[in-house]
Amino acid sequence: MLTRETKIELPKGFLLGAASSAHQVEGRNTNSDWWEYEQMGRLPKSGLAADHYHRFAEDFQLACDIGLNAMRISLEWSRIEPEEGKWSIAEIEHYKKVLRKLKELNLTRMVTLHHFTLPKWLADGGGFETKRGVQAFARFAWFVAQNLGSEIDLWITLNEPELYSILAYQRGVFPPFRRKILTPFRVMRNLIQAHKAAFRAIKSVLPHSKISIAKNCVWFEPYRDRNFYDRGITWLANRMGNHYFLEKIRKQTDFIGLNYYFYRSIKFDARNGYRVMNSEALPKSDMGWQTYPQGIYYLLRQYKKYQKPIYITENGIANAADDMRSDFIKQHLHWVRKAVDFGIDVRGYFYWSLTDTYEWEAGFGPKFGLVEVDFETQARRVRDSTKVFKEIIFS
Ligand code: IFM
Repeated sequence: MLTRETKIELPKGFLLGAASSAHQVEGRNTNSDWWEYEQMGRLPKSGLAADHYHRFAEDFQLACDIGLNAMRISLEWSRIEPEEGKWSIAEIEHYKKVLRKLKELNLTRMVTLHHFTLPKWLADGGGFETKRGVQAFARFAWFVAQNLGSEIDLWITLNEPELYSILAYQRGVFPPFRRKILTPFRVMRNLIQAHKAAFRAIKSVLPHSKISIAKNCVWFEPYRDRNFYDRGITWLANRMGNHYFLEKIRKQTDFIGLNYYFYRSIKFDARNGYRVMNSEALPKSDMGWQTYPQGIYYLLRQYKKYQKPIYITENGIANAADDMRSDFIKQHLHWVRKAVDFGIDVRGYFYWSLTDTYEWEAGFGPKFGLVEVDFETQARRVRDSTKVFKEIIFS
């Protein structure tokens, strides 16, 4: 039984970090597809976001003060390659400073290459709908490996590739706002190839680098435990949602990166295939997402079969009142610890996110941050819930 007094023990060397992505915190990513749609009024404006581009040193210091020993950040491709084949040396120098600051503060550096945004020139040319996207991504990965590779400890090529394909090409809520039936599958196939090509490109420069993706995973349960159809549709959702992509890139991953936010109770529905049922018993975040910490444990048990080290690359809660966050973190870490005890090689946990961010189509509303940001003044305030990290024991 986990009480407020229970101390969480994590293995020595375990990475306890926070995550972020460039477009959500840096501000003024003017060469990206997102920025363009924001100016057209199709998305909330990100503007200066958390101005992390200029305040990264202050933010990383706060991560240390909170008691973290790692950071996951992303590089903004549209800054580094603002025009096709033209590389910005100034931006490479900027990211060198960012990565060296992390090193100076003894924060292990996990770096993502694609976190939802694309350079505008590539988006205009079809993005990952086309093979051009695959080639361009491999070239970008190679360039980063050449110029920043020695400053990167762990690589994430793609963030939540399947979710990206669906949000951008099926549900039409992310650029380029398509609502198609088959295109998401084409994009997913290209993203599998893009990961593989980037993996090869990075390894050609840095053979010992450690590379994966940040996989969006969901814990699915049948709504009626003994119902044949509910069980069948749940099995299918799990296979497609949690394993398909990973199985395709199994040989091209050195570890597994898992983003965990979602629990879904699934009921078979003859018309639509399935319905997601709401469980009133589960606490909900400000975004209405049901929280289910045990899910992380059940998922980790499933991912054991890949026999690779696992990092929780994202897990977090939108909670402006800050009255659920510390318990949320503690509960999830408790189940991560249980997975370690079960013999699963879990090496790290990154909370989403370090500061409040621009939450994509939801704008600045949802507050995920360990650090509260006043987006008018850019003032930072460490949230009380972060005290939980000081209660963790490494043994
Ligand atoms: O903010 C996002 C992040 O960019 C990707 N994973 C989920 C987070 C919360 O929605």
